Amino acid sequence: NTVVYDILFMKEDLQIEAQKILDENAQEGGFTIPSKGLYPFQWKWDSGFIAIGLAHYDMKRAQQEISSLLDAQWENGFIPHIVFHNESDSYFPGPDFHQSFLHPLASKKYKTTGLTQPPVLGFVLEKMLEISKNASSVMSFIKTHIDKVYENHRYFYTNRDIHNEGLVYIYHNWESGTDNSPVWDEIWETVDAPQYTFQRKDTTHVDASQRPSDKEYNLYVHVIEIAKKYQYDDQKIAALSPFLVQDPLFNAMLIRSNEALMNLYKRIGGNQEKIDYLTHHQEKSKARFNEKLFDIDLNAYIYFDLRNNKPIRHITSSSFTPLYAGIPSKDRAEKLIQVLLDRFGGEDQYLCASFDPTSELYNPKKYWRGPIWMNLNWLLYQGLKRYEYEALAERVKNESIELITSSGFKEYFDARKAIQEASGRGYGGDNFSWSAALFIDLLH
Ligand code: 2M8
Repeated sequence: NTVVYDILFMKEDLQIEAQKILDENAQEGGFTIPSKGLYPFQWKWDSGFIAIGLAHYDMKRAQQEISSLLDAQWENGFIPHIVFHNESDSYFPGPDFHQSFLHPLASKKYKTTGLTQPPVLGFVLEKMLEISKNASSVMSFIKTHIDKVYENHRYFYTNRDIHNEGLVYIYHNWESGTDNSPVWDEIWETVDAPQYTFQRKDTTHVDASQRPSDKEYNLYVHVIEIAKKYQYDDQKIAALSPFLVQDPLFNAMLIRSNEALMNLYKRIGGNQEKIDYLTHHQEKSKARFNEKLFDIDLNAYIYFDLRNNKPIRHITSSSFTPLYAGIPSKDRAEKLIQVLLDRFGGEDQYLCASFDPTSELYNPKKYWRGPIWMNLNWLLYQGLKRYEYEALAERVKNESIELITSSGFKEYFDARKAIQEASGRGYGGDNFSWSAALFIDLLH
């Protein structure tokens, strides 16, 4: 019993610690940075996850988090992946590099990037309502903001679904959120980039061995230079970007958020045209997702490289996110979860590595090439619950809590149980906001 009490106290202390991190990362202007020094601005999907954590103890701040992001939405519905609210020079590439003003419909109020990130806002609004103890006040917030998220979905289907098949593309690895995943390696081999001159800042905060290489950064810069050359024009990008991918995580988030928007509009009442639009796209997207992004030999969801017109057959933590969006049939979900257990879930591993631990490209310490990320674990947890794999969902939740308890609110974590690192098993940035925010949600 003492042990149980200790854990309970520890969790309570950690919850206070998590709130402290979110409070210390709060900025003037109502948004929260992901991690001091390393990421000094507002990031799109980070803000979504942060709002879920904040909703548990400060709903007003959760709302500010979302409205400050939406305030930087472009006139065409696009929501940028970074909003440069302040003048910090500790980040590369900053506002002077990205030059969002090149696009005629870019935000006039804020400097931003011309890239986006996974569309999480729909389901974040729904979660906030679910967490809320004062539904009517959150509902009025949702009523005044939901159309912006809807416009963002329209932007995706209008501009980023080049075959009109219900699947949208990303044109840069930074849009995936899973920046240096081995999934992109083969694409990079096809790209012939000049050598650019730039000064990285990330490696002054985090050990370079835990970050992407300089060669990779040169490629990341190159793809943005191409987009800038064409004023971030979507059609030109679709025609010319060497990186053009249908990503399972990105598309699953869009589908899960479509569903959330439909639920919320039904609750609000009226809005039939919007509901019809979303319903049409939802059915089409889900069907095509299952046709095109499921690999029947691997029994897992994979990626499609539109530029080179071929599937990219790797299994990552993104491969399991379609569960949260209700995409697989029960039968398919069972097969997928068997793959999760076989490859990612051995007794010697915490769930869930970001890249297939049985692959020779797996690197348990390097950023998105293997370590565990709390936001992907949270998405997996939600997905397993949706398909009623209760015991496995509990395992993901408990292991997430255990990792944070033993190593702190790090950016990413080592999945190998056997290693005993003197400094814990966490890597990357410290006091990381979405690790703190989603920890709070998992405890509830
Ligand atoms: C990481 O990405 C940024 C670029 O967007 C970077 O490395 O500088 C990724 O983990 C991304 O998913 C995340 O949103 C961002 C901020 O936490 O950091």
